[in-house]
Amino acid sequence: MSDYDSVSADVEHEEEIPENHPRYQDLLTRHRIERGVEKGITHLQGMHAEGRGSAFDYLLGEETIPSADDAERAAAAHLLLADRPVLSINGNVAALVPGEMAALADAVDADLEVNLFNRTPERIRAIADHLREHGADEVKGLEADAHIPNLDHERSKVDADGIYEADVVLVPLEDGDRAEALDEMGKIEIVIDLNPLSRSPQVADVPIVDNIIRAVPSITEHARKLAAADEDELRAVIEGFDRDRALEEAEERIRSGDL
Ligand code: PTJ
Repeated sequence: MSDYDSVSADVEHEEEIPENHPRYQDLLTRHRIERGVEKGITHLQGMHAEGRGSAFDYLLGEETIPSADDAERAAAAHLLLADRPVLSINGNVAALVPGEMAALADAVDADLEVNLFNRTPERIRAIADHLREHGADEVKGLEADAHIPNLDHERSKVDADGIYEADVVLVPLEDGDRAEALDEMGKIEIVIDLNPLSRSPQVADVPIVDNIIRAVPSITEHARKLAAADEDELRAVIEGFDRDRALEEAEERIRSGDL
């Protein structure tokens, strides 16, 4: 039996996954998504999304490549400069990084908003509770008193004083239509997505091609380091980031198979 086989998919607690396992991050991610589905947080489609992400992450070498780290620093600068930053939470994000998103919201003084592709009141409530259990103070997304233009009804629902009014939004693992619609609203969009060819990173001002479980703590760390920077310094970080090059470098890394 290989090491891989020896870790059963039905471990009860994530502490049972050995940290020295060569595929530790992947096993941890799968476990969290399964628990998310069981808790009514993650949609079943979230498992397919995770499978796709996992394949890209394997090809990236399951590490944060330098251009992704640059993107994470630029994302931190955007969030610190924003007047109304909002971090969007879907069922996969809530299952994978609830405490880490709460910590990022705290570091950059952003709102957290539950915003679902497959929207039901039960999932919205379960995700808001789950975020609060992981340290979030206030969670938006329950009012749903505004609409993103040019999107069909359920998928477009947002809070008027949340995503609708936001100037900078972080939208991880986002569907392409919604990423495009938010872009058309003129928002500065930061996207975390392991597939550099997906429409969401393609329309993002800051595409972060990295696993969300590495990307979010990294943005928070950059934000803490940049907390004392003045506006000029933050603007210089943003201007120094080249989104097209970041996308090209991620694609090149994936295609070269150079692990
Ligand atoms: O909870 P809901 O109802 O809002 O639905 C959430 C999902 C993710 C199911 C929905 O937004 C969806 O179907 O998304 P897509 O179109 O499958 O896009 C998800 C993207 O995230 C894909 O490009 C994946 O490669 C990528 N992805 C998956 N897991 C990760 C990831 N990117 C970064 N980190 C991951 N762990």
